[in-house]
Amino acid sequence: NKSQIGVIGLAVMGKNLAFNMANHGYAVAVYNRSEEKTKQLLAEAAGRQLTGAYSLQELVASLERPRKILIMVKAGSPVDTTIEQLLPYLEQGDILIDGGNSFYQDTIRRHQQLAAQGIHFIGTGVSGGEEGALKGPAIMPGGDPQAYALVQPIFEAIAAKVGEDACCTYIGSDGAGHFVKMVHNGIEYADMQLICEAYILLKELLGLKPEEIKGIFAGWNQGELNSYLIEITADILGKIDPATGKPMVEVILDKAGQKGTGKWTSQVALDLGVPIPSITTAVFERYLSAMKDERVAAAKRLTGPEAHSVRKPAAFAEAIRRALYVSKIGAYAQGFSLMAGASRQYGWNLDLGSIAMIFRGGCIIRAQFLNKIKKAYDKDQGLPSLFLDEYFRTSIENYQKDWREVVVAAIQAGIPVPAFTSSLSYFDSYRAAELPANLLQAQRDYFGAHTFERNDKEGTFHHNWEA
Ligand code: NBP
Repeated sequence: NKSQIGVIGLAVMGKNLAFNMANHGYAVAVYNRSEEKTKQLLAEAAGRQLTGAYSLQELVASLERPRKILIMVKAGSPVDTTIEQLLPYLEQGDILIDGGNSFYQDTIRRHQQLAAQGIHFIGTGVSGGEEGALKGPAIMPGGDPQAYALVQPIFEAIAAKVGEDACCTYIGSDGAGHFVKMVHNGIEYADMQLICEAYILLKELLGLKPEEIKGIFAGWNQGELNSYLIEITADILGKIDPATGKPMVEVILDKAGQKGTGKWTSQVALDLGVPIPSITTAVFERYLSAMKDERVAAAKRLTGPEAHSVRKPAAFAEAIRRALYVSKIGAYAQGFSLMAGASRQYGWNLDLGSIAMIFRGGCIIRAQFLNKIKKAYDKDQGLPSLFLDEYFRTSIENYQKDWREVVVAAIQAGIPVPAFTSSLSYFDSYRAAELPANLLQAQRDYFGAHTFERNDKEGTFHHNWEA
């Protein structure tokens, strides 16, 4: 009996996806470079249709045709190595699926190389971490639609569900799926940074303790901010360190790590010329946080304003909630405009409403709010910015007074809120009919004869600034 799908790479993600598929009744063959992981998985397989293979040749031979093979190895060169080692055993029409966090340009390259050899390639984003992989991830597949049709039933079976809907939709050709997963992670960076800024404002401006902030976040989770990240933040803030009896959050060193997907999102945005300041700021804040020793030394020498003079009453928490909500709208507006920009650049024809729906389940950024994004794109597929949708426009109209007050209060108190500020500046720049770029163009023309356009005549002009 042949297996219906193979999985290569049995670290946390591959193992859990294999179990997820087997739990849905699929016969799965599994392979890992080092044998222990395969043996370990089989030892836990109890009654499921999981078959171990101890060479790639054996794996390929154990699969029904056309073969479907999910590669879940570390992103980067291990994916290329695995593909190279597999190729001698594959036949025309077989389907390779890369479910790791591969860079989308690698996916475009692999897609082209494999297409030339008659092998289909599906690059798919898989979101939701270890638990999502087992219980239902969000899946963002890109590649040949005909090949995708053959794996679609498996993907939809194992994906997270919101009501009846599977959080899995074909995204677009070649690298589209990995691109969307990358932007998902970029948005996640901004979302997390914004929540951290709300936390530090509640702590510093209102003088609240973690236990009190927990209650506030738990309350926020009942309203329009309802989301996985707000929910876990409330949970985190209630945890106590067994060793010291202190709140867990207060014994954790303030140095952020990262695996690079936020950085990629920012680099790509720079390449495509799409502004995503809140996301990029969130990446930079992680770098700044990592400069712990330098910050500690600087804190001894550099002074800010007298913080106590701007202590706010408890009611100010509602203003912070509103500022967080509209800052979040700004970050999502940026992420979605990046996807729109890439869609134009690569001809992916991305359906941004469906993408918002996939993010709704399984993903780290899952949130009620994504329904509003879906509705916005349902009403207008070509919406230039989420800001222009009626719901988001009205939310900002209602909350922007608080947004500005919160940012001003933070600045006066010397509390860094770079993502709140970036979102607000982005909003103010986006809605400005006039920006000072007229002066900038004059400067460029002055020192470099770079020319400029005029607002009263067609054409390109150079002025003799020395005259
Ligand atoms: P890792 O990213 O930690 O990779 C470990 C796996 O890659 C092991 O199976 C390892 O085999 C295999 N591998 C390596 Br390393 N080099 C190899 C090579 N040259 N040839 C063959 N196999 C090789 O695993 P993971 O955390 O399960 O993630 C898998 C993918 O999913 C990654 O792209 C990751 O970014 C992505 N992802 C992870 C998460 C998450 O929450 N962890 C979430 C979403 C996406 P070995 O056992 O022989 O060393």
